[in-house]
Amino acid sequence: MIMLQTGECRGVELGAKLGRIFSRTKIVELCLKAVELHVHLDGAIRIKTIIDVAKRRGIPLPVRDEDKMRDLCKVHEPTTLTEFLGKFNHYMHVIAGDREAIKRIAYEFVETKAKEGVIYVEARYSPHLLANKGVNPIPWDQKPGDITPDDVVDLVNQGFKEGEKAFNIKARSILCCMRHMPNWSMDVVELCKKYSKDGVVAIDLAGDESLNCKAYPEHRRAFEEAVRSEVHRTVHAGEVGPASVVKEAVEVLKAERIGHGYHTIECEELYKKLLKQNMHFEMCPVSSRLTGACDPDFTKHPLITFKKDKANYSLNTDDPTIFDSTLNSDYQVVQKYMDFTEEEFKRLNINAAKSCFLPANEKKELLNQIYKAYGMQQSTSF
Ligand code: PRH
Ligand code: ZN
Repeated sequence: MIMLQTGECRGVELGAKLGRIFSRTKIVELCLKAVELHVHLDGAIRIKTIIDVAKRRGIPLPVRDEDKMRDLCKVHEPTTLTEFLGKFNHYMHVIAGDREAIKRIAYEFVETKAKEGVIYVEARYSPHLLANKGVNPIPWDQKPGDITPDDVVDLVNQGFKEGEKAFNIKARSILCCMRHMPNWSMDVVELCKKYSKDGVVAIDLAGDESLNCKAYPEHRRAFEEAVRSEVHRTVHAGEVGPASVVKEAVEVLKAERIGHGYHTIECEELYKKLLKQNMHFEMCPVSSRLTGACDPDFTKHPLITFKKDKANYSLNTDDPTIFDSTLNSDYQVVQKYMDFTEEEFKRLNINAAKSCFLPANEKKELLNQIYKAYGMQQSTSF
């Protein structure tokens, strides 16, 4: 559930109970139905699950206690993207290559999102990083096993489908190519094609943009194939890298959405062009501070410019396990430091729904659900 300071939010509770006025300082439970488009499944694993699975599999962890493990996996202070990505080393070997664990993290993910008030989520992951067969090299120093990247997609789908039934929300997947692993990218697009009618809605390019600024030819080929096969595309770009990475994402990789994109505003020409094109930016405020992508002072955040310009963006957690956050944390930050209002929260979620990768009929359904939850007429425009 999203909890906001009503004083900053004009003292009105959004959503189903629209219109109730609260005292200025009170924190209320906001019935805001949200859409989340940028969250990594492997960055959203419960610490308890990591510990349970490690015990079951007899995998030693550096610490056994839940709080200590949370502390170890967490980025405490602003650091670099490279340092942040290193946090995955603490736990990915526990989950990867284990059918029950992969299915479990997918199921629990849906439960977590439902509790946060999310009604539609696109979760992303690299099938290769959770496999132990048919992937070269086998990640996380695992012994060879029998779980291929294809099996991983199937297992995540099973977990999502069971979660959807149990918690009554919708979850879809985006499959990630990794910047440092160009030899996996053609596999990724083939998996997107294979599962295009079964849970997978798009391809992404994730990983360390600071070390691999320009997309390798293999990534370019995979994204060309995605265009040919009508697979939707999003790309992590302009997170810590310069605006030129965003330009490449849009012009070469034909990205329909940009993951982060904060540094776009440093090239006025590109920024204006993308505003005009109504490009969607997947913004992750808490993440952007802790990865060192943006100034740690939220009052200087590029999102303020995007908001002023009425850009098309969503609010997202990115990797809640590592930031020790929830979607609520991101909403609170922008409300507290960037003057986000009730109107803006509605506008950005409607934009998220409009920019999601669902087929047209399902997108329309989602939008109707949101308009209804916000007590709005469909024709209301921002
Ligand atoms: N920027 C780039 N890569 C990221 C981010 C961040 O938004 N968060 C996660 N990842 C990478 C991790 O290596 C993760 O294992 C992979 O994306 C697939 O989810
Ligand atoms: Zn990301």
